[in-house]
Amino acid sequence: MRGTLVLVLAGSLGIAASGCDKKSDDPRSSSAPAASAVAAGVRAVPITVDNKGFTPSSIDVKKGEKVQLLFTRTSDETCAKEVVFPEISLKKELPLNKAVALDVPTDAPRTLTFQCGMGMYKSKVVIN
Ligand SMILES: [Cu+2]
Repeated sequence: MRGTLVLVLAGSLGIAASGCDKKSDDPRSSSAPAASAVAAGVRAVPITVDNKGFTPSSIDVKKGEKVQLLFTRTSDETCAKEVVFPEISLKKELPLNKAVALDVPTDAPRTLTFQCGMGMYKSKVVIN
């Protein structure tokens, strides 16, 4: 119990220092399953999230291709503690050093932007 309290306090301090407007509107964030296996026929695309934002900044996907984005946040010195896809109303918490798998719809050619909670860091999936 004592350890949990310390973690909570440390997290709050970190957010205050970075000036990020963290909204705790996702009560299920702590129960998110870890990304481990990727199903056959699915291309896994690793994405690093750090103080420079998202790397790579653009991902090319063929229409209809099955793709799983694997986000790993490697730094606490970043505002991107969650990823948001505004066009498809998708939002996911990004815990530190833990891969978070996200499937994106590739049925239509379009560009899906994804960004941090405040929209400072932007990247995209380009479906052709
Ligand atoms: Cu931000």
